Order: sequence, then C-alpha cells, then structure tokens
Amino acid sequence: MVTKKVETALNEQIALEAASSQYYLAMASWAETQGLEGVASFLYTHADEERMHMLKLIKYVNERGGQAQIPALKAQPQKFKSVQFVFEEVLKHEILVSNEINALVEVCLKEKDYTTHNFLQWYVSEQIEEEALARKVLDKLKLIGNDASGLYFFDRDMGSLTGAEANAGNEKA
Ligand code: OFO
Repeated sequence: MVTKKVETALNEQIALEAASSQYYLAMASWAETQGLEGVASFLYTHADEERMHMLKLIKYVNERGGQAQIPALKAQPQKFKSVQFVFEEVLKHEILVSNEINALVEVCLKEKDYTTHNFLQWYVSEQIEEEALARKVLDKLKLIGNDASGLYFFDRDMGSLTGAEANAGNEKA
C-alpha cells in the first residue's frame, strides 16, 4: 500500500511523463514537416517511450492500492527554431525529469516505502541513459554547425539510431 504522500508524488510523475510524451510528439511532428524523417522517427519513438513510462507508473499506483490520476493534455508548440534547439530542449527536459525522479526517490525514503524505492530504480537508470543520449546527439549537432549536407547525414543517422534505441527499449521493457 502506498502512503498518500507517495501516491501524490507518483501522480505528479505520471503527469510529467505524459507531458514529456506530448512535448516530444510535437517535436516529432514538426521535424516531419521539415523533411527530417530520421529525426522525426527518433522523436516519435521517444514520445512512445515516455508514454510507456507513464503507463508503468499508472499500473504501479493502482496495483499498490492507490488511484492513478490521468492528466489533461496541454497544447504544445507547433514550431521549433531549429534541430539544435529541439535537442537542447530534450536535454533540458530530461535533466528536469531526472531531478524529479530523484525528488520522488527522496519522498520514498522519508516515507520508508522501500518497495516503491526499488520500483523507481528502473527510472533512475533510464534517466542516466536518456540524458547521455541527448548529450551525444547535441555533440553531433555541434560538429555539423550550419553545414546542410552534415544535417542530411545527421538525419539519416538518427533514423538508424531509432531502430537501435527501439530494440534496446524492447529488451528492457
Ligand atoms: Fe521518462 O524518461 Fe525521459 O523523460
């Protein structure tokens, strides 16, 4: 059974995972309209993964005697300045999520909820990977600068990264 404090904190995390999924979906849709199929594919997969993170939390809260709250959807931006800006936002957002996961872990320790603490370790590891991936992508973009042919190859690489990421995600889930 989860305590009220843990339930509330988990529900906040459900809302954040849902918001992450929507944000990445908006980025994916924008990238698709820019002819960046690889980037779009990567971000669509990322949006799906965030939805899976949300679902995992919903099921956990309900299984542990709490009540998961399904959040409202907020309108998302329709345009982004550049691919670089998109991935800067991804990294910023992932750092925010990591901080929130850490705060959630802290709540569990204070409440002596070691079961939820254990459950959350998957999210702790996931955040390490997601932050590292966002940094890797940003490093590539910095190398390219304003080179159009560089962006073409970057987009192609992002398409293949999607496949590898999706497979890794399937193995983990
Ligand atoms: Fe849910 O893993 Fe990123 O945000």
